[in-house]
Amino acid sequence: MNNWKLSDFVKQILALYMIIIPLAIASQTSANECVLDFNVPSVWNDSNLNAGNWDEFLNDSLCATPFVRYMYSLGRRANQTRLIFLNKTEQKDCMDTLKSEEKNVFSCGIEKLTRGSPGGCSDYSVTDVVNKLGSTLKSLGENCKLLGSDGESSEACGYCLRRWEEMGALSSNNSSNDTMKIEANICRFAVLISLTSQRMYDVEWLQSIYNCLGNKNLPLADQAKDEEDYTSHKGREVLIGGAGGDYNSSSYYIDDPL
Ligand SMILES: *[C@@H]1O[C@H](CO)[C@@H](O)[C@H](O)[C@H]1NC(C)=O
Ligand SMILES: *[C@@H]1O[C@H](CO)[C@@H](O)[C@H](O)[C@H]1NC(C)=O
Ligand SMILES: *[C@@H]1O[C@H](CO)[C@@H](O)[C@H](O)[C@H]1NC(C)=O
Ligand SMILES: *[C@@H]1O[C@H](CO)[C@@H](O)[C@H](O)[C@H]1NC(C)=O
Ligand SMILES: *[C@@H]1O[C@H](CO)[C@@H](O)[C@H](O)[C@H]1NC(C)=O
Ligand SMILES: *[C@@H]1O[C@H](CO)[C@@H](O)[C@H](O)[C@H]1NC(C)=O
Ligand SMILES: *[C@@H]1O[C@H](CO)[C@@H](O)[C@H](O)[C@H]1NC(C)=O
Ligand SMILES: CC(=O)N[C@H]1CO[C@H](CO)[C@@H](O)[C@@H]1O
Repeated sequence: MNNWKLSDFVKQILALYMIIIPLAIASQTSANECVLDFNVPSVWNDSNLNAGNWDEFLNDSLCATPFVRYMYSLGRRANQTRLIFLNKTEQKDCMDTLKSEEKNVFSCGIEKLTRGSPGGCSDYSVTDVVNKLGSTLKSLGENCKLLGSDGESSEACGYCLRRWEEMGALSSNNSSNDTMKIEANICRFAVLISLTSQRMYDVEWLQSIYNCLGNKNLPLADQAKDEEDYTSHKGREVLIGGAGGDYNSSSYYIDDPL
């Protein structure tokens, strides 16, 4: 009787292992799977992308194509989940996936956009961006709305790019402090991904905005007007730290850009 019980016990253990081991293997492989879908719609054309380095955010302009694809994929995920940035582990898994297309992707500097520090923009969801940086989101959309409508207009890009530059400058003005600069960048990328998530249907426009913002070489529109707008609207929304409750304030854009 005892012997029978023992072998029964062994059988149970074996059966348990047969369940646990495949489960463990399955969860291991899924942990290494990128949460992003890097496929782009058929209208998306990588060869139309200008290779910019995003104001030196990227180490190399060769990084532009994988970076933009990454941004687009984050936007698509944000559209479905409202989440913006990936955490460290998720990001590493996705870089592994991108690596097959661009082997230098690990030295691009993309890892600067990682979810982390609670309270900062890196931890924002689209809902946070709408609530805390709503007028920035709106004004970027407004200033960039003429893109892609009539081919590539460098004037349309000028207005768009100028707003983007301001978003980088507003919060980092006082400090040539690198930490602050990175945080300002994370904030404006959180806004850009949120905008992307709201405009998924407009692939051509998205390509235009990425082309425009990635290339600082295009002309900035009307510096004098820039100064005037900046001073009259300055301080309305502080990008870093999300002042909050600003969603209803009038947005900051040029009413009649042309
Ligand atoms: C992508 O754009 C390039 C240049 O504009 C063009 O030559 C190429 O045919 C396009 N590819 C697709 C798949 O549309
Ligand atoms: C990252 O997110 C995944 C799933 O969302 C979670 O399982 C994992 O623990 C997170 N990792 C870190 C380092 O926060
Ligand atoms: C790219 O930039 C990161 C900082 O974001 C730096 O740590 C890394 O060394 C750079 N890589 C190269 C190849 O320049
Ligand atoms: C810059 O510094 C001044 C005075 O030190 C301060 O009033 C202002 O709020 C700061 N601006 C930013 C964007 O931090
Ligand atoms: C940069 O600024 C932040 C916020 O004001 C501060 O916490 C940090 O210590 C500064 N870093 C350096 C190197 O000055
Ligand atoms: C998600 O994308 C679709 C298609 O572009 C759009 O109609 C919808 O408003 C987006 N949803 C959110 C929450 O932004
Ligand atoms: C923003 O406007 C909505 C309705 O237009 C209102 O319900 C809400 O309280 C306003 N929020 C703030 C912070 O003023
Ligand atoms: C880009 C920008 O806004 N720069 C301003 C930073 O703040 C100083 C005064 O503290 C201004 O003179 C700059 O124009």
